Amino acid sequence: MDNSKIKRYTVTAALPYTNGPVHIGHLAGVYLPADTYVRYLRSNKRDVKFICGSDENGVPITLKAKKEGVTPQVIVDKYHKIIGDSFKEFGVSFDIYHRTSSLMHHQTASDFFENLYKKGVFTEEITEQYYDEKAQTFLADRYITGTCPKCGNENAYGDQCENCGSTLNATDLINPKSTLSGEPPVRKETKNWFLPLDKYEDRLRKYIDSHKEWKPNVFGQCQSWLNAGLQPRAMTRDLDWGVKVPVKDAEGKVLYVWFDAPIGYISATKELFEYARLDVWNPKAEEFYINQNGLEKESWEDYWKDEETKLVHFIGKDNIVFHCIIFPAMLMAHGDYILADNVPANEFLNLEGNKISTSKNWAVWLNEYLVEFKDKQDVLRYVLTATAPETKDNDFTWKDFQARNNNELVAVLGNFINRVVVLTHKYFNGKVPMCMEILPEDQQVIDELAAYPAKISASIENYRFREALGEVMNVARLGNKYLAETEPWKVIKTDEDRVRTILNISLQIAANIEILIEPFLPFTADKLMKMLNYGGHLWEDAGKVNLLHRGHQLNDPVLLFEKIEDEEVQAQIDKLNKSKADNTAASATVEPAKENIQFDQFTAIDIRVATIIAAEKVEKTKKLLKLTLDTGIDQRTVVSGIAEYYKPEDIIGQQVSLIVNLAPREIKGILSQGMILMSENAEGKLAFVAPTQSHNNGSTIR
Ligand code: B3M
Ligand code: ZN
Repeated sequence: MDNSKIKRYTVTAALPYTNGPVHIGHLAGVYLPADTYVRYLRSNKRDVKFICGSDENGVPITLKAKKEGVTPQVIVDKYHKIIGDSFKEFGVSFDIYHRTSSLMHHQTASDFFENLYKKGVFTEEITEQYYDEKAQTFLADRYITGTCPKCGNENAYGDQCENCGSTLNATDLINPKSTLSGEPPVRKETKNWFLPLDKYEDRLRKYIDSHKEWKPNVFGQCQSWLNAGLQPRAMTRDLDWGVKVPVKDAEGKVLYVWFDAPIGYISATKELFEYARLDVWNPKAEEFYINQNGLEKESWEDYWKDEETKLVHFIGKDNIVFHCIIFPAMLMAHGDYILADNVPANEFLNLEGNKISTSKNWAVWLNEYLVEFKDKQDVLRYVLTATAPETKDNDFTWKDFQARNNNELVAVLGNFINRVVVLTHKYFNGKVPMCMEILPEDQQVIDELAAYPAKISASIENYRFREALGEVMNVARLGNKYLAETEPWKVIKTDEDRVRTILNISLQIAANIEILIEPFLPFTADKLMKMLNYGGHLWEDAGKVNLLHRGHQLNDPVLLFEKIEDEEVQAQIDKLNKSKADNTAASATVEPAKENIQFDQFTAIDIRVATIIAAEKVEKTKKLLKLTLDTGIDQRTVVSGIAEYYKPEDIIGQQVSLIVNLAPREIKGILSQGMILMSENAEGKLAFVAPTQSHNNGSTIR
């Protein structure tokens, strides 16, 4: 979009699912580039709204709730707060961090659906979906597991096999099972509303083709979707958590989470302006992390329906199709909305050579970082931008984190600022000295400095944040080089006026750095602003050397960065290694299957249901219990090594599986007649194996 035509910006960042905290991968891939872009625009006095919120609908939430044995609402409340606070503390400067469980969102999404419904956009289709008869509910793909037809992994999900990475349909799975009841699901007919994406193919192609400037990874993915041909896609789901489908005969159905989530950007913008209309204090201000600045002027519609608004979506690469194909098709179907001007999706960030994984706890969680590296938000912001996965997947390592802090932030940026401010205090009582005669070497530095802002702007406006940050650091390098070459600490002995000029120019460089670094490292910029006693942050001032006037009083120097020691990063590496060890312990100790036996070998073992009727510890042993069992055939004594896991008084009445025809053995002087079957997990924990409902003692197990 031609810059001169842009009146305002709507910048969105993907709505994180509230099923866990956010980690460095999220920050590096989405929220830092978005925040940098927005801060840059604000510094350029552009009218911009930065929109985000929690994605609180859909199966990821209900699954997490089920796992923790609580309601979905408990989950979304918990993580909305954790995630919202993390963003705030990292300085991610949303104008609103909304929620898709809010009334505003439910209304907006529902109205949007109804609008399309009334226009006859959707097709109604009856399809067969898996249904859990015991739980009496249709099963979303993630609620079905089974054997992957491609690789044989027995724990593949209905939409994907995490072992071989294939995308699957639930109906592809061999021996499918419901994760709710463990039963095989049945197929049952259900009606849903489909968006005929195929009908929008031509318009979508035109739209994508008109954006050849998009990042190659994004443009390429869109082309391959279009080339494969688009299919109608269900926009409703049989689920009981989410935005209700606002039409008749839609009981038990909600909007597909990928239908309502992008509308979340719109509802958040509406909420922001709705809030502005109210003069009274609104309790939602806190819950939605609302920034009230600049709300008086326009309405939410200007940010979504005006051709002079530039809409940019920051997302991760797994969300490309939803933002570049499905959401635009929805907006086209509606007709009133503008389409995104750019979708600068990033690739993934890995951690210490492995894919970040929530379930394996292979991640650096933002909420934990904030505690373990107090007041070091900018260090992480710096490292994650300097290594951002802009064009390919990239790796975060703690050693690199330490090296970049120590060798770049401390040694280059911090060092330059510190030297300038300290020397000014030392020689001129902290007052900006006058610039005297400008020598050619000074002029060269001044000219070089003047060229940076445009370079950095170009990089930021083309979403190349790594490159832009690298250039800002080059400004600090320029300053260091200037000091090293002019050596004011030596010259002061002979020529004070020369030192005035050198420090004046160096201070102007420092003030420039304050402006240029702010979009990337806002906390550092603030510290620098205080130190220089300078209210900067305006991009139009960057490149100039008259920012700090002669006689202007600086504040005392403070260190911008401090060295990170080996022990600190080692502690982080140890923490990760522990996750790894826990995971290998959990998976590697699965014993390989034993050799095959014949059926009659199996039937030779007589296993029966029995009930424990008395239990006591075997004296002078730690592990053994002496149990009396009712086997239905007789009462007998069995010695069992379960004392570490069960107290005698807790297991009276417990049904167990007992091998009744095992030859009796004497254990610690007691004749043990049989053996109780126990399941043993990777950590060596024991648990009884018993019928899931009470059976008569003596019932056979086979
Ligand atoms: N919550 C998916 C994700 O976290 C999703 C993004 C929604 S953006 C509208 O990957
Ligand atoms: Zn597989």
